[in-house]
Amino acid sequence: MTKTALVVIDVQNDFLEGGSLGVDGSLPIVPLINEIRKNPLFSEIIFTQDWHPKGHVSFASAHPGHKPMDVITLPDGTEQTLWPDHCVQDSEGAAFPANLVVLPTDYIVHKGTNKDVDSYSAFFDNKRIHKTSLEDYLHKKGITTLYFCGLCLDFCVFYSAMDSHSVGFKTYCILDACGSIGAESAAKAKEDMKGSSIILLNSSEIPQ
Ligand code: VGL
Ligand code: ZN
Repeated sequence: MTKTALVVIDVQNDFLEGGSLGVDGSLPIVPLINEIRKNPLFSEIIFTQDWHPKGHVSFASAHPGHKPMDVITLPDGTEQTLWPDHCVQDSEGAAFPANLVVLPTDYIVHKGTNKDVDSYSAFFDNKRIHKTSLEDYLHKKGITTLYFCGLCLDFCVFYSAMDSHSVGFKTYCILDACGSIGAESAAKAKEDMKGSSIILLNSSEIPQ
């Protein structure tokens, strides 16, 4: 039997319109995700939270002379896009918005908790050294298929969906329940996902 989970990526105050790294037009995805989760197709609902310590390596404020959106090379050779301070652990910006339905039975995954390494994917950090608990949890629950939505399509949703496919889950991305930081990066993310056999669809096309 196919068991399917909904994975909601980083729907947090800082990524919603008005937040420190807020995505224009993102507020309507919250009630849409509240609807999508009611679909009996989903036997598990997972939420990720970007969960950075203060002074995180991805914050422009941690690199004097640099500003958000600059791309720098870290001492270990990895490229890092710099962002405004966002999703600091236990801050209001890292919290879920008040109108997002999150139930005690939902599974929550924190990522980006290592000060020196960024983590766009819900599965691995950007260096692919550390794994989150997500893959083992999904295997334990017998889940074989994942539907992704949330923020941002061109970063964390994209990297999570690509890793999901690479570790063997049948992978879908619900486009109208995502928001993106840039039009060009979103177009590229969609092309790359399609090229990796990730199925792109809208919420009205999800089977019951
Ligand atoms: C994200 C930039 C920095 C995301 C997280 O959730 O897409 N983007 N940290
Ligand atoms: Zn982040």
